[in-house]
Amino acid sequence: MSADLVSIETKEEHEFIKKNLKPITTPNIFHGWYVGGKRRTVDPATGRPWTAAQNANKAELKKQYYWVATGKTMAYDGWDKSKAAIPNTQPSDGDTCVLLWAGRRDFLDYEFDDYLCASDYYKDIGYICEKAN
Ligand SMILES: [Ca+2]
Repeated sequence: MSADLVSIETKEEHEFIKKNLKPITTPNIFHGWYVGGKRRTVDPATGRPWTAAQNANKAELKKQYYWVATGKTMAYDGWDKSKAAIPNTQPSDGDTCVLLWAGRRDFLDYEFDDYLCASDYYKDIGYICEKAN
């Protein structure tokens, strides 16, 4: 049996994860959990880095993210609706992975954000896995 970081491909799956995270979330403490999403470093259609136009267009930017376990481009939109700038490829250097955040005024509800794949700043980011079939 093996497990991967979770691919959140439907609203139902996202709601299931939220429901299970809430009981283990300390109120008003900023928490993050890595899930299995990542930003492609290059455009698979061209093999080249993403263009400024692609990065500037929110719909195009969302297509740069994929689920590592399946290799599929993210179709379900679980990005944080309260922040028009997300995803924002923050930070812009290095690999960008997908997390769920909760507990801060601007990150309330375990929605997607992109952030460093390895962070020295937040020491206690968790991981959400799912068993492979
Ligand atoms: Ca971000």
